[in-house]
Amino acid sequence: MSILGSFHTLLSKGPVHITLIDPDKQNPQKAALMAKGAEEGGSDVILVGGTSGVDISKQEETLDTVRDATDLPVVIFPTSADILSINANAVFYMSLLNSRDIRFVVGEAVRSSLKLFDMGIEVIPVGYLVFEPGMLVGKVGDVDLIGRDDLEMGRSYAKAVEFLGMDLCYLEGGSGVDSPIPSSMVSAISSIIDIPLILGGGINTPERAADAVRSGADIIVTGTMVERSNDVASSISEMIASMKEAWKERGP
Ligand code: 1GP
Repeated sequence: MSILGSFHTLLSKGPVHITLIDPDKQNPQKAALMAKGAEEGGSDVILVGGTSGVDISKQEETLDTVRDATDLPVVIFPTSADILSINANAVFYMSLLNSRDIRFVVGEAVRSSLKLFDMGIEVIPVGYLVFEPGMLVGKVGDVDLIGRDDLEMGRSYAKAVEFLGMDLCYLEGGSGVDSPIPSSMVSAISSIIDIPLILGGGINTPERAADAVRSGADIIVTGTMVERSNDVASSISEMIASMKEAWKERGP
């Protein structure tokens, strides 16, 4: 089954958890341990990529060790066409819609299309939206940040992602941000789109993950929590347990 197909299968039963591994944040051996812990804790997918400092050799080394360490699907989270690799199950084919730089809106997608076609790897179109304060990705991506309370703007962008035919809508609060994108924004967006909603940035406790799921997030991405945890498997399993409880409260 395709990775996108498996997202939909998983989402027919409950929320999905993704573990983000940034190859610039630790050596490949530590990345492998994180991936192993993520699998033990019940995470569904490993996402590999980072906003800055990642070149193809770091990316490949991390992909190699992570794939040796786990049977979980591995998806590339690229900032540029330069860090694409065949050594993964799929690629998030990203458009950062609220960047001022055309390169992040469509340029990198164009630069990578033939490379991906030749690789024959699964490509999953993702509309990526970055919210205040944006953190590093907001700066590097030259983003015209969406205000945390600007529901009209958030809804407009998210609906555009869906109308443009992308498969997933990814709301990014910025890695390491103090507090995640507010629940009011997540629920305003989830109530008007049917494609799966991914939420990342600052989700570092079971309560935060549960709030996000209760508000309508379908897929939760955690990076910093996993980097800092001394026991990745338990941190993730506690988070997933509370996500599942919150999912039940959402009803059908
Ligand atoms: C992925 O940027 C996030 O969307 C990861 O954020 O590092 O805060 O979990 P954290």
